[in-house]
Parts: sequence; C-alpha cells; structure tokens
Amino acid sequence: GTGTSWWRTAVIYQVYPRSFADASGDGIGDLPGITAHLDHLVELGVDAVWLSPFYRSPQADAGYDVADYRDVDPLFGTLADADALIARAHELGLRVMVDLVPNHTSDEHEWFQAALAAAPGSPERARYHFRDGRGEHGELPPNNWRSIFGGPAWTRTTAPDGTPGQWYLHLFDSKQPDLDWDNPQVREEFEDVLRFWLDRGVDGFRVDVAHGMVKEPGLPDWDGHVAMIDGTDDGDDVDAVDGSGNHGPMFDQEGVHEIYRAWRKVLDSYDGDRAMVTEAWVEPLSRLARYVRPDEAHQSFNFAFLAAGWDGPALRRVITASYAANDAVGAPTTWVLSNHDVVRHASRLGLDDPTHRPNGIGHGDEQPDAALGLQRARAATLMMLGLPGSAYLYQGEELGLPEHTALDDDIREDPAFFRTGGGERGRDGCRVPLPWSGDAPGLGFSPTGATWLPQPAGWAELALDRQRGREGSTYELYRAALRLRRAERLGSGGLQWLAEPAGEHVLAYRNGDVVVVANLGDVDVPLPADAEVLLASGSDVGAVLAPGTTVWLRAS
Ligand code: ISL
Repeated sequence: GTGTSWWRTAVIYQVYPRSFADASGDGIGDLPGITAHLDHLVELGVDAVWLSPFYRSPQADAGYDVADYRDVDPLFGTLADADALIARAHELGLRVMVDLVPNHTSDEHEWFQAALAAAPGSPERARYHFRDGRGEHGELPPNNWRSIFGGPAWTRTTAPDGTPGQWYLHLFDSKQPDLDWDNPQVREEFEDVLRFWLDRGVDGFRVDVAHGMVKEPGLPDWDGHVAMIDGTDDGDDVDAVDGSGNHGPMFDQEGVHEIYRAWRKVLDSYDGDRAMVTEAWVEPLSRLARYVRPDEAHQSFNFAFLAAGWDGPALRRVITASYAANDAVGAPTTWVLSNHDVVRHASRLGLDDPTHRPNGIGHGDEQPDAALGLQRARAATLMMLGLPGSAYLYQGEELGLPEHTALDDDIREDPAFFRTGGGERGRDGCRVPLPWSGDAPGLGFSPTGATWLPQPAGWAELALDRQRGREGSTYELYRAALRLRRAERLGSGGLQWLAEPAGEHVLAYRNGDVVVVANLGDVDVPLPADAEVLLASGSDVGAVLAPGTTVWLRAS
C-alpha cells in the first residue's frame, strides 16, 4: 500500500472487556482492569487496541445489544473510566478503537421501547422493521428469514392488553431488533454517536455486521442460508476467492456503501488520522475490497484468510487474491486469525478440518488435538505477522490459549447456544477470562479470584507471569515477532512469492530483507545451508524445517 497512515501497518489487539481483567472483583472484566494492564500491551509490542462493546446493555449478546451508545455499562465502569483508559493508552503510545453496533439496538434501547408503545405506522416504529404478519390473523412471520443465531428472524409483539400485534425483524437475537437504515433519523443518530466518541479521543471504530445494515426493499423471501466463508474455491459454502454465495437480501446491499462514505467524511473532519474497520462477511475478495475504497472504510477484516485453515494452496490463493483486490483500491490488507466469534486458532488448527465451522458458532463435539493446534497456531501466526499490511490479534492468543471445549451447558451465555436448543455449542469457549498469574486464585484475573466463566485445568502454565521471560514461550514468540516486524518494517513492505521449495504445501515469501517459510505439509523441508534464522515458531530448526513450523530468515 501507499501512504504512511498508522492503520496501514498497525498490529491491533482486540480486548474483550468482560474477559480481559477485572478490577472491581465481581469476576467480570472492566475498564479500570484494562487501564491497569495497558503496559502489558506495550510490552507485547502492539500499536493499538480495539475494545469490544462496553456500552450500557442488558448483555443479551455480551454487549452487542446496546441500550445507550453514549454511556458505559455499570458492569464495566463509567464514562470517566473510559476517558481515563483513552488518556492512559495515548500516554503509552497506543491508539484506541471502539466497537460500533449499528445494525441493531437492544430491545431495551429507548427507541425500541418507544416503538413498542407506539401504534403501527408511527414514526417511532419506522426506525425499525415492523411489519404485519402473514396468514389470516397475521400469525405467520412477514417473511422466511432466519436469525443468524438460529430460529426465525421475526418476533411478534404483544399489546399491553395481551393481543398479538406486529412483528419486528432481528437478524440476531430477539433482544437485538434491526434498525431501518433507510430512515434519516437513524443515519443522523449514528453520525452523532461517532462524533460523541471522536470528541472523547478515540482513534477509530470497528463496525459490527457492516454488511448487513441495509436490506433489500420489500424484504423478499430468501431461500439461501447464512453460509460461512471458507477460503476455498471448491464450490461449497461461500468461496472467498471466486465467490459463490451469501448474497441474500440482508447482506452486502449497494446502499451500505453510502453509509461508509458519510462516516468517512465525519472521520476525516477530525485530525489525527481516525480510522474504521468493517466486519463484513463478504466474498469474493474483490467485492470485500469495495468496503475499503478511498472514500469508505480504512480496513475490512480478511475472514477468508482466517477461514482458509491449515491449507497451503488455499492460503496462497487467499493471500494473492487479497493483495490483488486491495491494491486495486489502494487499501491495506487486514489479517486476522482469531476473535471473540470464532474457535481460537490454537484449537481450530488442531481440528481434523480447520475450515469446519471456523466461525465458531459451534464446533460440534469434535475435540481438537491440543499440541498440534498450538504448534500450528504459532506457525500460522508467524506466517501472518510477516505479511505486509495490518493485523489483528485477539486477547490471549499471545499466550497460546486454546478454546475451552468443556464448559457446562448451564453456565453458557451465548444466545446462539440457546436459540439452537444447544445444537450450536456457542462462542463462550473463546471468551474465557485471561490468566495473568499462575499462582493466584482465578489466575489473577480478578482481585477476588472470581471469574464469570471457569478457566480450564492447566491454564496456570499459560499464565502471563509463567511465560514472560521464558525462552520459547508463545508470549516471547509474539514479542519477538512484533519487535522484528517493527524493526524490519514488514507492515509496509511488499510480498514476493518465492519458488515453492518443496511443493504446494510450503509457503515461502520474501518481504524486504526477511524471507518467511511456512511448512504446512507433512515432510521436512530443506533450508539453505547458510540461512540466518531470525525467528522460528518451533524449537528444532536446523538444516530442515519440520512440518507445522514457520521460520523467518535473513534474506541473502
Ligand atoms: O453474517 C454473518 C455471516 O454472513 C455472521 O457471521 C455475522 O456477521 C457475525 O455473526 C456478526 O458478529 C458480530 O455481530 C453479532 C455479535 O454477536 C458478534 O459478537 C459480533 O462480532 C451481533 O451483534
């Protein structure tokens, strides 16, 4: 890419507030807990943090159901705590991005409460999608859409006197009614919310469900299903590279781009290079690149990369197609391997088929191979961090944390679990409170030892204080990679594929003065005899590179 803006090359660390660090002692992470641990992120070597939602919310979807976009939920602290966090981060040289959830509000948002109290056809209802039902008595949903969390995407309202009324649309939980983005009041409101947080000093926004806000007029029936991007071109599911699906009437409508053009103007009216990243599950990559045209968003998560799993040819295809698509619009690529919605990559890559349900709303009962998963995760991370562009890390991946695959059903909180009657295992397994200290109760997450979800047995060994300074630990591997990435300016470099040293399951590329070789196959790969090893994901790198290992070499 061109230009020197920070977001073109930044490594951005996702903080999931409820599970990062708890200062209050209630077992739920909070803003003061984050502020107290920001120096950890400086030591790690990232450039910025993105905070998942901490706004006032009944927590039906862990804060992705916002009741007040301009206030902090008491669970997480106060607005003053948010100000203090931003100020401290800036003092430490870290940028701060916050989450914006514009597709839907909470049903407890004052707008939705007013809509419920108002009559059909009223301006209050016109901010959402209220419709009469089908059938003789309106007893059937207005169309056949399904919620992404399972079940119908419509819920019928009930008048105070008990008579059933209109239905409202929710692509997610019934406590997350979708806003009608054709309504000018909705547009004005969110531009104002952007300004509210920009005025408080945030450096940017992560935009939730960025491909879903605008719906096709008339809300027509759709027989497709919400499929997962899988990074292959084999014609099943959604194929990120050649493109084959996921174009329902609720996704990737032309009208969303108008919203990003308007928001870009708001961001550009502030100094300090403010940026937004869109969460858009859109394919093919050339279509995703339309979200990062020069007058729209700055970045868009590359989920095709995440979903390509542990497959050399698929990764090579996705990487090549990503640069082609983004170079055409002058945007950086935005690599990602884990987040709060997917199976952690230290476990995902230990599954028989890592592309199987990468988007983690459920992974059946298949148990990953933990050792293989961690080995591959370390290799995948080095492969990613050597690539030009920006990268997102999810809290805990720097500790090599696995998915918690043995949570009791009765302590799960993900609405996707409940809406499918337990058919989907849900995303709680990647949201377990972080282990800071191997000897403390609750592994140092909270001063009382409380944790809102239990940590799996064996996590003491993964605690930050056990890994810090220990040669070969995953934490020290991440630190070394981020240090080298910065020193070698890998983020702003260029990718040059090298001839495959040992077939299509080995990825080898040059970026500046560094050569990256990743062995995704199952046989040893010879390395050049005089190669200077800068960094390796595994311990025994010599004349050969073992399967499941990535190495950074000094280019000769
Ligand atoms: O639309 C999809 C597939 O085409 C989904 O993958 C969808 O984009 C994804 O589930 C959206 O996730 C985000 O919004 C949800 C929230 O539960 C997630 O945590 C958040 O990341 C609803 O706000």
